[in-house]
Amino acid sequence: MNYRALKDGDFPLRPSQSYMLNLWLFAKSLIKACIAKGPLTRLFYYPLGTARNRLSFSSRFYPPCSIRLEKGFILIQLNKDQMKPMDQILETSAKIRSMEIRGAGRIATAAAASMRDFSMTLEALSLEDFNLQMEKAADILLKTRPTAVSLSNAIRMVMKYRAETLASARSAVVLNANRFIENSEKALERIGQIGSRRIRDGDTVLTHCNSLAAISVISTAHKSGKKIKVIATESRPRFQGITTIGMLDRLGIETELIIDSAARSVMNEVDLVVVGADVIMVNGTLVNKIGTSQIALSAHEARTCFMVAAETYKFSPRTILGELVTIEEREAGEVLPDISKYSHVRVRNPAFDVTPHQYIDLISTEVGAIPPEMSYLIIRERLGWEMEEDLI
Ligand code: RUB
Repeated sequence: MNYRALKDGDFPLRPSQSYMLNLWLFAKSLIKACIAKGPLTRLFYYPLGTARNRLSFSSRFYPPCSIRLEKGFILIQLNKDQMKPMDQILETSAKIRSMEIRGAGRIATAAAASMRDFSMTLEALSLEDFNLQMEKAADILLKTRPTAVSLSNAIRMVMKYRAETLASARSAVVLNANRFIENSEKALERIGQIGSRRIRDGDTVLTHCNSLAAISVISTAHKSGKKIKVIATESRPRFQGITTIGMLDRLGIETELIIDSAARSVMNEVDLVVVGADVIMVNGTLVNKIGTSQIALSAHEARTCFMVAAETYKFSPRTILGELVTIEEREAGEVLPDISKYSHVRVRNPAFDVTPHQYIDLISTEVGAIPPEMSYLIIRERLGWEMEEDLI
């Protein structure tokens, strides 16, 4: 047998092995998705005449669940009562990683709620033990998705407590988390009120991906009686645009769906683009769903207003210290489910891209509509950033 060293891009398995691996990965992600979905899930139809068969077993893995075959279905039951406090953190992490919980704002509030619930159920032996376990939980959540700064800002705000006793530490965490969640709800409302003032009666608004902040701007304009039309992009490969059109449809807003690459074709009909943010850097540069920068570029070329709707916790304090933003690179299978038939193809799947501040007209935040160049002030004044914290 001949061997050669693996090169970049080589898949170290024969095609038949790679089919098996893909099948296994698919089955694993299906099971994970079902477990994450709820307490009892019908997995798929099991056709082999098992109608009266019953088979059940309990998994010894995370999360604790039992699996049984019943009346032609594979049923997976999550055993919530057997879950330990840390399992709940792992469950939230799994949901964020699989994108069942997605969107920077929703990730942040889910993480804050999870930290709060963890602190309440945690059986700590001492204050030191409590602090240690809280940090461990924070670490797990932080590793779920690398780009959204909302996650680290939320966790930093929840973890900002100084306490003398275990009980006061616990209540400080609960207070911080609840305050964060409540403030982020209020921020969304305020962003809608501020941003919607830029939308005129009869305007056509283009939006990309699925952003609660951008939708707040659109829905506030609609609720105030302005007759608007929305053009929403599909947002491949995860099709968050379909979630957007569903939300807009339920609000009774006239909406057109386009494929991502049609953005320039419709741009001359658009009066304003509004998108959300995963990160805003110190100089006002935006990191958002892949495709945002192409839309900003074509809006700039067509002289169309480009607005970002973002809570102040989407600004990144660490960029003051010169840190760059990590762009999440997701699985190839999201773009091309079966790559095994190609020998020389590699799929690249960056989830976010970078829009320079020169293409952004304004950022609608809960503290006002600001030019992107004012981001430094937001970070220093709103996020209470102490440089020393991270220079050590
Ligand atoms: C979502 C995305 C959204 C921002 C803002 O990406 O890019 O535009 O997160 O959303 P993904 P929101 O689907 O990969 O998480 O305004 O809801 O925070």
